Amino acid sequence: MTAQVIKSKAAVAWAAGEPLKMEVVDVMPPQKGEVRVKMIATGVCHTDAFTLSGDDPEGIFPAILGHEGGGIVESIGEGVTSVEVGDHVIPLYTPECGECKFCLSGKTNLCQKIRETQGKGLMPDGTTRFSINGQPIFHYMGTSTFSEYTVLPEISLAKVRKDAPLEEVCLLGCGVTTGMGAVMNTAKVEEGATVAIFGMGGIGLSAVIGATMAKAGRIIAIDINESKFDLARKLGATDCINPKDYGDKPIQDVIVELTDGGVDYSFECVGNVHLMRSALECCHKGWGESIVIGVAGAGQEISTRPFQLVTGRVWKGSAFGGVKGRTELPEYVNRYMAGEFKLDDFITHTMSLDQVNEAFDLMHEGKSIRTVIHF
Ligand code: NAD
Ligand code: AHE
Ligand code: ZN
Ligand code: ZN
Repeated sequence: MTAQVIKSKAAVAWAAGEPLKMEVVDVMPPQKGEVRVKMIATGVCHTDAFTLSGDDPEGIFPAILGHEGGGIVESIGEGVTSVEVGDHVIPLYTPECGECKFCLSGKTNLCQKIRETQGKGLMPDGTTRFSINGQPIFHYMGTSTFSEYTVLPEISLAKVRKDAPLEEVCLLGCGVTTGMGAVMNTAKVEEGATVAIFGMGGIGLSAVIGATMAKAGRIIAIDINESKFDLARKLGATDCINPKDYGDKPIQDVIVELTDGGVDYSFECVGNVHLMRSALECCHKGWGESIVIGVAGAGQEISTRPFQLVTGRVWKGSAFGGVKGRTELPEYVNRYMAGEFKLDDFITHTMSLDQVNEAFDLMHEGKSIRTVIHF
C-alpha cells in the first residue's frame, strides 16, 4: 500500500528563545531514498537547547528539533533497501553514505553527502516533509525526533537489534556515543593514562564511562555543579574538582599541579571557549591532547598562546565521538546489551512530548542528566 500523509504530534520551535509549542503537523510519505519513522523515545541534548537559544549559526525556524531518538520504521520510499517496515532504528545526524570522499577516506566519520541540505533544514532534494496548514516546517540535524513521526534519508539510520530497549538506547543517538567515542576513537586513551573531563552532563559523564572502560589511571571530573559528582564517582571518576573552590586560580594551573605537569588527555564537554583553553593548557607538555566536544555559539572563538602547541600539546575536535553510525553504532548497542556499560543512570527524568519545555528547564537548572521523552 502506498504511504499517505500522516498527522503527527510534534513540538515545534517557531522562533529562537521561545518555548516549543505542541502542534499537529502533516508528515509527508517518504520520498526516494527516504524512510518514515515512528518515534518511540528521544533524549533531550544540550545542543537542542543551544539551537533553540538562537546561538546556533545554522539555527532555522520554524523547525522540529530533537536528534537523540529511537524508533521503528513505519514506511519506506522508493529504492530503500537497507531497512524495512518494523525495523528498529536510531536516527543519525552524522549519516554514513559509504561512498563520499569523507566516508572513503578512512579518516573521519563526517559523511558530507547531505550535509549542505541538512544544515538548511531540508531533505536532500531541497524540500521539507513537515508542514502545518501548508506552511513548511524545517527539519533539524536531519533527524527531528521531537515528532511522533519523522522522515529521514536512508543513510541517516542505524538499524539496531529489536531486543534493545529504544527508551534507553536512544541515548546512543547522541550523548553517550559522543562521550564514549571521543575517548575511545578520537583520543584513543590508553590504559593508565591521566584524563581530565570538563563538564559532567550527559556528554562528560559518558566520557567518564569511556575513560573507565579504557582503564585510565586517573579520571579528573570538573564541574561547577557539585550535584553531578556522585554519579561521576560512581562511573569511575577518581577526583572531582569544582573550579569555584580555587578562587581566581586558573583551573589549568590547579590540574597541572595535581598531575605532575598535566594530563595525557582532556575533554571539553561544556561549550565554553574559556574552558576549552583551560582544557588545552592543563595538558602535559610534549604530548597532552585536548579534545573539544562542546559546541560554542556564533561568533565565539578559541585562543591560546601558540607556544602551547609548539611545545607538543595537541588540540582536536570530535563530532558524534568519531563514530560511523550505520556500521559502528549497532556494536555500541551490542556492548550495552552485553552489560559493558549502563544507561539508566543517565535517565534522571522521563516524560511525554507535551512536557518537553520542562525538560529544557531541568537541563538549564542543572537538575537533569538526560530527560527521555516517551511517545
Ligand atoms: P549538559 O547541560 O547536560 O551538561 C553541561 C555540564 O557542564 C553541566 O553539568 C554544567 O554544570 C557544566 N558546566 C557549565 N559551565 C561550566 C564551567 N564553567 N565549568 C565546568 N563545568 C561547567 O550538556 P550536554 O548535553 O552534556 O552537552 C555538553 C556540550 O556538548 C554542549 O555544548 C553540547 O552542545 C555539546 N555536544 C557536542 C556533541 C559533539 O558531537 N561534538 C554531541 C553532543 C553534545
Ligand atoms: N550548527 C553548529 C554546529 C553544531 C555542531 O557542532 N554539532 C555537532 C553535533 S552536536 C550534537 O549534539 C556536529 O556533529 N558537528 C559536525 C557537523 O557537521 O555539524 C554551528 O556552529 O554551525
Ligand atoms: Zn559519505
Ligand atoms: Zn546531541
